[in-house]
Amino acid sequence: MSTTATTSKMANWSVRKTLIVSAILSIILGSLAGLGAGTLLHMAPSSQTRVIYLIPVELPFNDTIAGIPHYVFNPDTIVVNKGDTVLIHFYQYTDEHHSFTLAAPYSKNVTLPAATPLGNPTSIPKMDITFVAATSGLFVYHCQFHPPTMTGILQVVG
Ligand SMILES: [Cu+2]
Repeated sequence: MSTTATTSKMANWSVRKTLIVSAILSIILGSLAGLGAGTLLHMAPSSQTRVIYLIPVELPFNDTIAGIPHYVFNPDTIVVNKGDTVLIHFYQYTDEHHSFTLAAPYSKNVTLPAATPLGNPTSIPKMDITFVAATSGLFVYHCQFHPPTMTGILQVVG
């Protein structure tokens, strides 16, 4: 009787122990799987070329009366991943010249002439700007002729 009880107790203990070990193993394996999935989800995306059409926009108000330039950049926000190649097609159609001036470390500074003739231009000045977004962070770009309105932010994520 005593031997049977002991055997039964051991069998019960063994089952309980197996369940506990299984539970612990499940938790550990589940965590590892979760970590693996998390790592996959947070892997950096492969680099690609980001094509941007950047165009100064002349807003319909009198800049002399307002006391500020009536020019802005469209778009005023460019978001890319670190490692991407950025290709900016910079156009302009207004009767003034505009620059695309990007802060260090990218350090770009190009100027487009006024579109001519005024009013109904037959030429639309254009320039391509390209660089690799190797440094993450926020970088201001602006037109050096029309502060403070003609500005934007390049965000390099990663
Ligand atoms: Cu400008």
